Amino acid sequence: LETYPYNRYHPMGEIYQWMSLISEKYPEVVTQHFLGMTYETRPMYYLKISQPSSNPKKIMWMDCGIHAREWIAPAFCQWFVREILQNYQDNSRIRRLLKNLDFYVLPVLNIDGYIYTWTTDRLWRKSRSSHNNGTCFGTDLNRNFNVSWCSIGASKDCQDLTFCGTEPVSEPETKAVSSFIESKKEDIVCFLTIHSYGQLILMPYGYTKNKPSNYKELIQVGQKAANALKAKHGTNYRVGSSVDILYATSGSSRDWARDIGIPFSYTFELRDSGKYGFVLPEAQIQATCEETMEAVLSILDDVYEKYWYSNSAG
Ligand code: 0X9
Ligand code: ZN
Repeated sequence: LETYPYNRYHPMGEIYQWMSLISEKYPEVVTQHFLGMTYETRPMYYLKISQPSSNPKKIMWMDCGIHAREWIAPAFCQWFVREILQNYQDNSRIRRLLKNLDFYVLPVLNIDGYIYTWTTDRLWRKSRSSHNNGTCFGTDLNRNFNVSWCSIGASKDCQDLTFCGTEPVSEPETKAVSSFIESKKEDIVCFLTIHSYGQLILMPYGYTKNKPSNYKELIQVGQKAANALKAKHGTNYRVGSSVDILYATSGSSRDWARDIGIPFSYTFELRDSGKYGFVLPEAQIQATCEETMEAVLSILDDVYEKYWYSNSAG
């Protein structure tokens, strides 16, 4: 663990090992929990980072790697966990957050697809479920959630990159995430889902031009995060609602999370803006993770202020 290179991409076997090692090394702060099985029957685990406290806790959820080829996303989830664990004792900012917030991190949501990008096809996006008698493979897990399912920006043809599955939450991976989030939704105040690429911070919604009730606040918090990100290495991000600044999508986890009542729900599209795209060189992992860390902490500070230091709202 001391020598685990966070500025490299890791095959799934190493990420499994890393999860075990890190929860053995810091058992008082981080624990590994079973979330469900993938289509190809691999276990999905999330890491829970939590400090003992008598305060009532809220939860930040973050998942990475719902799309297989977006390798920088799992790299960031691992980076985030390490940053928190290295700094929670001495860094007052992180200590403060952990007084009232637990972090739940799912480093690789689409494990079957991720493995497939290492073994067979670097640019695979979807899961690996089999359809039409084994003639085509994979559901776009970010079109499979139960929100305006397959209404726009998604396809019912299993050959397509945005295949929405056979029904809402047809896939074991989305079932596992949905039922867990549903069971904790009263306590989850922040839902982050990490993608690449495009350098965007996206807010709900993707399936409609209607805006969520806290749209203004979401924009403010998101813009402040983009500013914090830019201050680190000068990288420019755009902030806006998904359908406005990217394209229409239905069945996404972020929209679903917002619609079941999680107030701060964002998609991050990490580096770059197109030069390397999904195949971001390892040389950019460190800077990408450093700047993204600033953005995530900025959001968490704002969430924290809103829930524990504001006189008006609560
Ligand atoms: O198309 C997607 O699912 C995401 N882009 S990606 O290139 N990473 O595949 C965009 C997701 C944005 N969020 C939603 N509109 N739901
Ligand atoms: Zn993606």
